[in-house]
Amino acid sequence: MHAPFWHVSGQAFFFEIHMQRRHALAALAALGLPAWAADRKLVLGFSQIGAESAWRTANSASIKQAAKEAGIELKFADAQQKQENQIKALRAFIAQKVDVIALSPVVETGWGTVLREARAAGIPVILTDRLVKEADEGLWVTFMGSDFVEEGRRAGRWLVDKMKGGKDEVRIVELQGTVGAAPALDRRQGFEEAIKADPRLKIVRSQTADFSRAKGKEVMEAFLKAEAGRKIHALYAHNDDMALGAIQAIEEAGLKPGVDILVISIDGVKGAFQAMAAGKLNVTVECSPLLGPPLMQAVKDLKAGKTLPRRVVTEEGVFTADVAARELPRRQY
Ligand code: GYE
Repeated sequence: MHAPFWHVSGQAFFFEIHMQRRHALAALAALGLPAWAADRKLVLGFSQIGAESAWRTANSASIKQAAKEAGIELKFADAQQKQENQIKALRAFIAQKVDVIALSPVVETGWGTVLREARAAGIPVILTDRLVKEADEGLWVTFMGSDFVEEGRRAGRWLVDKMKGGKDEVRIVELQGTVGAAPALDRRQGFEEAIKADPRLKIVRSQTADFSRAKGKEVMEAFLKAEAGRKIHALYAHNDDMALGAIQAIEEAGLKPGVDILVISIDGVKGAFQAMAAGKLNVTVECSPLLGPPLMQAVKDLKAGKTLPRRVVTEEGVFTADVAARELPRRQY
């Protein structure tokens, strides 16, 4: 009698391999994991906000570079600041059946529907840089980025400290980030919380300048006009780009930024260190855009079936003008 073909040594070997692979894929599917064939290049769809700031440019560069180094195929979509473009990009990624989606959401709300679509398609979503506000936190596997409330507190604490011992009211103007964006809401909240330590500190004007340098200049010009004849002691900008624009407006108004008006901002980009070295900016609270390497690691860990931590917080510091010249050559962005 002839042995069945799967008992024939060579063929049986390949049949066995084939069956093992099928079982492995079936096991992955049963776990709700996408059927990543072990030998295929991973595909990551990344929806970026835009290119509004030096921070954002550095963030995009970090993600592109890290993907290349990790051997991950990156589909990069720039939404030009529009949530509707980000939603379209996510739907395109779902249609293309990418392995993982990473999202840096421009605003906090309005993501539920599209995130549910990703989940229904079995594609895990990683939030990077900014968080969304959705009751169902199972819509994303992890969030990696900074603690924006703490950044705001650090900015506020610096000012409280700087003003210690004074008697007069301290009049502050604030340039907010994009309306509805997590870093704008949180940096505002953290700063307000910290300046409560000294009731003399008051925010007298606050408006959005969308995280951009051009708008920072424009809104600061409007603040200076509206406050003509009254002293502005300090400017708090939710990012360096807006502070750099505002510095120009202050100079054009014949005042000395950093001296006549204290300037406090967040990010720690090279331009801020240059402004500090020139005495025009007093302090920048660091917010690292170098999220590429941890993001690629998370994609790989997901592939390996590991459970990711729900939250990965970026470590960062505070830099003042007196250390700017020394630190400048070490800055990576
Ligand atoms: O501070 C700002 C950028 O989300 C942390 O977005 C990011 C912020 C950053 O435009 O410069």
